[in-house]
Amino acid sequence: MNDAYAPTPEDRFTFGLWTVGNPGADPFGPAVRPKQDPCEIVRKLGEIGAWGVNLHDNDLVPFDATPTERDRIVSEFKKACEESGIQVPMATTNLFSHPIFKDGAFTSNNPQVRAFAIRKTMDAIDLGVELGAKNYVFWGGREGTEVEACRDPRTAIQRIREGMNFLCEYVIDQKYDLKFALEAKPNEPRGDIYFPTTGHMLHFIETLQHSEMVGVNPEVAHETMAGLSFVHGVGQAMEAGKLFHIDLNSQKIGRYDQDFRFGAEDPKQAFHLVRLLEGTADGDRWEGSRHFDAHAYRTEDLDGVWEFARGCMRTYKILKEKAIAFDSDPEVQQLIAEIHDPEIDPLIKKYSRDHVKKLRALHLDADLLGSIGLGWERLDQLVIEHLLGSR
Ligand code: DIG
Ligand code: MN
Ligand code: MN
Repeated sequence: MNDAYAPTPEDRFTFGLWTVGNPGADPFGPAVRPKQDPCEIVRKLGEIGAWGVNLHDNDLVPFDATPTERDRIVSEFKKACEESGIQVPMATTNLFSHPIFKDGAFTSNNPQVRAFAIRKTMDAIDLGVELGAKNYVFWGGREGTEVEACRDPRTAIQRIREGMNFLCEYVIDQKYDLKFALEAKPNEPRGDIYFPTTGHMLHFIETLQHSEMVGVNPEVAHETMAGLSFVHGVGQAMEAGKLFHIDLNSQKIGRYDQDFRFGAEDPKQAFHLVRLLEGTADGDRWEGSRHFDAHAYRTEDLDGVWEFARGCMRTYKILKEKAIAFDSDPEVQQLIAEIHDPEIDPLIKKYSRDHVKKLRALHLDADLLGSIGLGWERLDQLVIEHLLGSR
């Protein structure tokens, strides 16, 4: 069957081992699904048309594996990826599960914990590079507080900066072709997590010694938890040339980190996000992985998990088709056409005394300008009609 929404390698859809492998445990109940073998997950991802798989070190190699066990596991996994034509574009470190990290990894008050975190991350970077990863994500899930008195926030920031600078130097010294992508989240599992939003991360990156190799990995659910526009956060990261990776899912505002199927809760925001990533309105298509950091509802069995994965990719492609139709709709184009004013445009783009003089001499009728209707009601109705298929 020729399915217009079937995923293709060009879509660059990826899933983490921990996403489709999520066994459904939550703080109120145990796993509801069997643990899946990473090689089986890879084979299944190949079958449903995904392009790649991502992983934390311990999604594949157990925390206490011996070097020999590690090499065997990695070799089998590489073989499964090759056989299934699955790439490994991104890797990351689990710096949040083991109790050693219960009060943070890079921000821990204990230098032995900070040393352990750096060492574990170096090993995980080696693993990611061995598997072909070009992006390395840092999600500081435990880097935060419940008891604010435990450390000065400035100290926490300095410790994370030391860790990032050390690890950037490690990558450079190893001559790895690898970039770092920092992922923000406002809370959960910690009461308050440092660098809670993508905006905080974008500033922090500029304070690093090798900021050129560090970008962001914004996640839909995390910016939404912070009550922010995900589309604006991604737009700012893109505009800064710092959108190195992205975590797609969906989220109801004011809830725990739901990590639902892409588009499930917020099709309108997802639509505008796809417009941005695909460049249907303006700019080039963003060429990074479309990574679904999401998992199936706890109600689902393994069939439901793969239905979830198909749904993420299918919704993305349906929204892409609608974004193309919307941005090529003549009425939409007319409503959002850029207003050009050859006399004023140059004046406000660059400062000069001459421009100051001309700006001061301009006749601008504030009341007239304030009376002009923008037509955004009609524009948003067109968004809804394209989304609902009546246009
Ligand atoms: C959670 O949103 C985090 C972890 O799953 C992982 O470190 C990162 C990678 O996408 N997202
Ligand atoms: Mn994530
Ligand atoms: Mn999440």
